[in-house]
Amino acid sequence: MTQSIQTLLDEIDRILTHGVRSEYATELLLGKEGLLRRAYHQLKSLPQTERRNLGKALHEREARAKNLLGSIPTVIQKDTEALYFDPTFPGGASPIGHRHPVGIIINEIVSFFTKMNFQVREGTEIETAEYNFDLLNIPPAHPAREAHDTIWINRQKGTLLRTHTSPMQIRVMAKSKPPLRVIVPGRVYRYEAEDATHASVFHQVEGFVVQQGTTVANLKWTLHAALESIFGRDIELRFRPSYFPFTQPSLEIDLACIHCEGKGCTICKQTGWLEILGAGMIHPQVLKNVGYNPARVSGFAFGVGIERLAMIKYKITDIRSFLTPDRFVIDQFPGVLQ
Ligand code: FA5
Repeated sequence: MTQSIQTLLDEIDRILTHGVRSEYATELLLGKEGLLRRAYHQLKSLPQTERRNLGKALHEREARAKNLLGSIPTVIQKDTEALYFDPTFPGGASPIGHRHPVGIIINEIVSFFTKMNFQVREGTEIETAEYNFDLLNIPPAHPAREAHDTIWINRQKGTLLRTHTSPMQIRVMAKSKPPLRVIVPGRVYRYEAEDATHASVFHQVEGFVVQQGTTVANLKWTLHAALESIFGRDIELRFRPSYFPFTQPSLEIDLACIHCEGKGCTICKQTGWLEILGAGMIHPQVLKNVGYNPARVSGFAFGVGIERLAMIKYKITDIRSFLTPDRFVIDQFPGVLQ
């Protein structure tokens, strides 16, 4: 609210300095829907302390406007249609846009991993059940399919909107030989009942490394370093055993809440921990499915939800804010402007 009144004040000052000779100046400043009226209207909803100072500023502008507009004749006469456009009236500054919080995090992840010699692949959002599920060790009747509520394009033909970025593990491995270091940023879709932490369209970044002798220690170090780079500070991670059909062992990874240092706050729902990603060692069956020999190479993989990272980093409490096209919603995220 204060900001919009400040914007109005700036605009009033701009006209008082450069634009009083325009035929529109009176209307713009003192008209029924003029800037001063609008500013006075905004004033009403401000707290008492701010109201006093801003009120004074508005009165002062109003007096100056009346004074100036009363004494200066406008240069352009109203009666000629041809002169309706006043070329001398200074233009307003265009608002400068900025990147979306999700885009900022993706760029930070890509920047970290490309420095670590990972290649970036994107893949397609329309996938087949074979890549999204079967080759990832999730056969048709597997209960894990239920966890990914799928948006099917054609169920008979097995075409769908990918529910995660993991099918790109298969697509990349099937076409290349290890050693491999790859990240896959991209949009994914799930048939979800949306709430503050669940969207039906969101972004993930998949990462995987396949070479001789890859271990869980490599996975832990890589994730720790990547997350420290994204959050720009020291962090603490907790690794919990979990289950994904395409990794063995599977891990769920929690971040010690960076807002309360693990003490408990509203962001971490008083637990001190924030669940951020799934990971594990690529399952031997998955390696076999792409023609690799699990006795010779091993790999780790992880998949992280970008909106969830952005929510933590920028203290955004509702994931649905990301989906609004309204710039003013995005503008209010503190610290995001870059
Ligand atoms: C997966 O999608 C696995 N493919 C991740 C993986 C990759 C595991 C490689 C092992 C190896 P999951 O369904 O847990 O796992 O989703 C991964 C992350 O996506 C979650 O940790 C969360 O950050 C994010 N996520 C999941 N569902 C949603 C949702 N509805 N809205 C927003 N973010 C979500």
